[in-house]
Amino acid sequence: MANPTREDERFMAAALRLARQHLGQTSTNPSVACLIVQDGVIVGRAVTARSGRPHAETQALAEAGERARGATAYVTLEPCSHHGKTPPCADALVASGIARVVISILDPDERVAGRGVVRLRDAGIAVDVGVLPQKGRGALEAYLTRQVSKRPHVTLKLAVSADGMIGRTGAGQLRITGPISRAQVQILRAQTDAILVGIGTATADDPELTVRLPGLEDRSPIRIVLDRRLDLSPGSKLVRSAEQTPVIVVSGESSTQSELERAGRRAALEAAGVEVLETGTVADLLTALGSRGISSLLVEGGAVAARAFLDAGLVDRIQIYTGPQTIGENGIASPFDRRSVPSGFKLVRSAQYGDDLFEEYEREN
Ligand code: AOF
Ligand code: ZN
Repeated sequence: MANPTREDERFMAAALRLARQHLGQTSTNPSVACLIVQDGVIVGRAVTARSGRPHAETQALAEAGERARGATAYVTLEPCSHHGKTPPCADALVASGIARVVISILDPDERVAGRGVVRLRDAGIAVDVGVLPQKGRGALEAYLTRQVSKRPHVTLKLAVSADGMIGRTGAGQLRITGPISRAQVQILRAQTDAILVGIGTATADDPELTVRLPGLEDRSPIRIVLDRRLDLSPGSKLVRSAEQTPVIVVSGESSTQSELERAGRRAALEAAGVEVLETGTVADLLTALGSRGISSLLVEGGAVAARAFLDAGLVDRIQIYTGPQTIGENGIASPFDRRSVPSGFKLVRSAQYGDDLFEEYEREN
């Protein structure tokens, strides 16, 4: 939209904030928000429901009731025009008597892709597209990546000591960052569909990789371990919690392992409820995850997993949490630190979290 009014931007910003609050909670659908505004007053307000349905618009319209007549609807994503598990939101907007619909960005889903707008306009509704489009794309980046690139959006997270280390050999889990950084990572996990570590990290740290924020415990992402030789211990915390929160072990061929040994390990993991996935490259893995509706992946460690994604050019965002301490002797070097971020990434955000410095980088296009 060429010149959106201050009021349009204000309501769209509010809708986008609402949509962001529910990131990761509406999978496999995107988190979309809708506000119905009558004479400057919000009379309906909703976000896509937890399971992905109902969609935002139908819920906001239900709240507004008769007050939707002649009102303006602010929607962060183009209203759908397809008959999925629910009827099209565009039809519900038409039926409600809404006079105007303001949209941040169009929906690339091939079942929609502009048809939502056409449906609304054909019914005589004024439609404006492109209010705060950059913020809109930001709030929907995981969904857009999966729709367009058929793979999840990938965030690489590193917790690095002042001397560029991510751990110490033989030390088990080491605290590099403080409580604020750790809470931020918990929030990030809750917003993410899947989280991945390499077998080195899984063995050394025995992590659980779940969300431990009050009220969001059930929002733990699927946990994935890159483990070519199926070395993950059936006694690990990951495997022991696989019945509650899914675990996928990604294996591949190994020339130094007999078929019999592999079969035994595989059977033990599967008996504990772990899924074993055989894929070739990191790119193949991402395609497989995308086709299952996984829109976002957080790569949490360690150096080998980070390198695999970086070398494949499949990292969209990097978060570096730099702690104040040095690790020194027997330190495990990070693939890079804040002074040696790979080329092709630009700094988009930084903050001080207690004694830690947080920096976020995005891929330059
Ligand atoms: C909307 N409002 O709140 C959301 C939309 O499987 P279905 O039938 O629920 O359709 C999923 C698609 O609906 C999804 O790919 C995207 O195009 C759209 N999401 N649309 O009008 C919403 N979440
Ligand atoms: Zn819809």
